[in-house]
Amino acid sequence: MFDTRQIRKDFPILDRVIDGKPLVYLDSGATSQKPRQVMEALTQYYEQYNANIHRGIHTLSEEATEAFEGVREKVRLFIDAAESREVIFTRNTTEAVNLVAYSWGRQHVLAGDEIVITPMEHHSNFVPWQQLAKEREAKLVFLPLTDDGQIDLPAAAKLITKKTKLVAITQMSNVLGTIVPVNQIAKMAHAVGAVILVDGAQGVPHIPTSVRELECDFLAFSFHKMLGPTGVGVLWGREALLEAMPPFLTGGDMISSVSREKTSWNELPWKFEAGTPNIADVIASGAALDYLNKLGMDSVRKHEIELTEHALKGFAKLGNAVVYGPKDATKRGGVISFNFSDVHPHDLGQILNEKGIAIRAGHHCCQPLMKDLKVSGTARASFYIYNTTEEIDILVEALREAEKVFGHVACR
Ligand code: 7TS
Repeated sequence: MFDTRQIRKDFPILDRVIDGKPLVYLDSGATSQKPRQVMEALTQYYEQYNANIHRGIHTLSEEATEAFEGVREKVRLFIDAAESREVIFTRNTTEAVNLVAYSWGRQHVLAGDEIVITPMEHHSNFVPWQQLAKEREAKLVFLPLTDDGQIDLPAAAKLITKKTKLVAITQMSNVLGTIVPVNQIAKMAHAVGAVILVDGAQGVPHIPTSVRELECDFLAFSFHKMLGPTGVGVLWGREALLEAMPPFLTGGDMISSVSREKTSWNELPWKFEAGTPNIADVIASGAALDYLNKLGMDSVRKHEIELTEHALKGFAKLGNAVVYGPKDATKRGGVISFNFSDVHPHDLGQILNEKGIAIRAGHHCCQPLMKDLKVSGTARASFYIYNTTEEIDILVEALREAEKVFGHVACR
């Protein structure tokens, strides 16, 4: 049973009052709030068994190592991967994508090759490929979107060709909310011998995710968007690919032996984890996974479809709001990007903040998409497990009131 009222009790920050109004947090797409259980895992680590890992023979180090490596196994299960050595801890999604761009990309992408992306990629899954393409004289190819922000699959089938080396695609857009049919794109990529990387920063926290079902080769995501602390990301990759890749960063921990003349690499996954990792936050990320598993990702998704449907209906009643992305809540995640009454998104954000409502406004690190949409930015409300339909009503009502302040302007 998905009980939002019960869930909210685990999130102390949701009791905050902003300018005399109860906080309505609608910015989980940027970062989610953290439940007490995650903070307790952090405190417990620092109070009970803080030590460096993989090195000590003392009890604290053994306990820390076991807890840290235990989270790797939890991640494996969470994304339905075959081996925990395919799970590499990074700082965030951005670092995970860069790891692949520098290690796999510099090994495989040559002049004349093509890298296929979409116009709705976050800069984190865009700039690394743009830079690689420039360096190697390779070409960036964009899969076109339909009018409601979905991948044009027949066009994709034509654009993914023998020249394609890599397809790098989001699982869910942080602006349009679009959920991409990754499995179908993966089949197209594999049919031409290409590799597919999935940016799961928005997908993994909100959609039940199986790398086997997606049939992808790499998956990147960040824990801070899924109840965990900042500073922990994951790169999952197929073992055979990771084995053949050179290290990204070199130094301590990632070696098996070092002499004056030469160094040999540690085995997976440690080959890609140079230096002391973010031990405490990885352990607390395990508590975040426990929390999500207890709710069940199917229930998380169902709750967000309900919230999204409610929000789409509320926005439709507003009349002069433009909402971007798919119209069908089952084809999108809990992210509503909108423009309203020709009011600048930043002004909207400020007015809503005065009412205790936290949304994001701007280009959302998707400047090429903003150009395609012919806007400088959008306002964006994004939902998670602790949000309620009442909060969405508060947002819609606040927009209605804002309209009075700005005066009615015809919808574009
Ligand atoms: N990919 C997508 C689809 C994202 O939404 C984000 C962050 C990233 C990658 C980068 O994640 P990071 O953890 O490496 O920073 N998106 C957002 C957002 O929409 N608002 O703030 C951050």
